[in-house]
Amino acid sequence: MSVCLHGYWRSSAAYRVRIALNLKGIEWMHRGVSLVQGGGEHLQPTFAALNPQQLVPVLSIDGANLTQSLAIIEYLEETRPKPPLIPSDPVGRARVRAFALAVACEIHPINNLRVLQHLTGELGLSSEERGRWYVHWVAGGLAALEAMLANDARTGMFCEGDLPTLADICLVPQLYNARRFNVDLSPYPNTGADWRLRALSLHGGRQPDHRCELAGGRRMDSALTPLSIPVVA
Ligand SMILES: N[C@@H](CCC(=O)N[C@@H](CS)C(=O)NCC(=O)O)C(=O)O
Repeated sequence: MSVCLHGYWRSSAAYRVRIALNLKGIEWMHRGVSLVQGGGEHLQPTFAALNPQQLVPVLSIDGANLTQSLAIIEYLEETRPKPPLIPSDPVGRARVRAFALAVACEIHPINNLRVLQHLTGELGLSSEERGRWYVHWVAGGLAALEAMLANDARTGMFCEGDLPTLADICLVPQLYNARRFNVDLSPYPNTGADWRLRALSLHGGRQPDHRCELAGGRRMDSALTPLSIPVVA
């Protein structure tokens, strides 16, 4: 049975799942759900039927439609344990999960598209003020991540030791997002290390709809396209 990721190329939550699928060597297909086209395909009833939260990603796998990127990655870990993305020792597991949650629960939700849209829409902020909101919360979040990495001997080549884990899977898309909004990453040498980004961007940095959207053209057809390693520009 095929595995299908319903995602959007700029979605950092979908990006987490792309990295996990690729690190685990799972062949998957892509179905683009544009968050901008026509006011957002994720707000259409067809997508709401798939995910009542109207957020990407959704992973269709093993006859189920799974939502919430961290729950999806935990599912992959339980059903396809190799290679492990969460370490085996309890302290390592807790540390990796804490790091992932620091990104997914503390940084990402208050800078999500619908929050930013609400700021400039109903609350009437200018785009400059919206930018300040974004940088304020991301910079504070990254400072905390930096301290978590810098002050812990368990930090290695990656956030936990020398292999990529769920922590890196959450960090890399958050850095992509921060760069996109011009956050200065120089105060965070451990967190923003380019080698980590390079290593993982080979595994899910882009999905097929990105090229068309960047060109302002029609999004790539959502016909299912088998993927192994998505193209990285
Ligand atoms: N906690 C969710 C977050 C999902 C999420 O917020 N997805 C964003 C894209 S990164 C989205 O669909 N945003 C649509 C919106 O804000 O309207 C997860 O980890 O899957």
